[in-house]
Amino acid sequence: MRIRPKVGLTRTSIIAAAVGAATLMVTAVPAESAPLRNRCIQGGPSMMGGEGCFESYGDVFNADDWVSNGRRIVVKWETDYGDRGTCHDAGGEAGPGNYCNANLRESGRVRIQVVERNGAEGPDYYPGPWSSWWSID
Ligand SMILES: [Ca+2]
Ligand SMILES: [Ca+2]
Repeated sequence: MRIRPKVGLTRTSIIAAAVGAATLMVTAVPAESAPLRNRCIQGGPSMMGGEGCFESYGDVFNADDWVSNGRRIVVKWETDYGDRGTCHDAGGEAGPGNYCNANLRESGRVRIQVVERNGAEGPDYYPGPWSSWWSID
């Protein structure tokens, strides 16, 4: 497999890499192809306020605010073994949002919910549904 650039991957190429990875030995997959299992869900007004994602490689959560409306996007996460946390993006429409690292058990599962929040500790608005349980490994 050729070495892929770290940035600039199209969704199609990621999917193609994922399909390829399933048929190759793990050692044949270069580290640059890591973001294969990024999973995302939306929340906020009409589910268009922003997005939360989980990338199992490195246990990274992403919160991306899509609307500059004075409220941040908060990704709430919890594991099936009792850990929980949040990832916030108060950056409005511009930019890819905020990335939050966690250190999760590879044997566990995680799910996320996206809400809008007025300030870091304010009330939640427009909560989206919880995602299904996603494998962490
Ligand atoms: Ca917002
Ligand atoms: Ca944004």
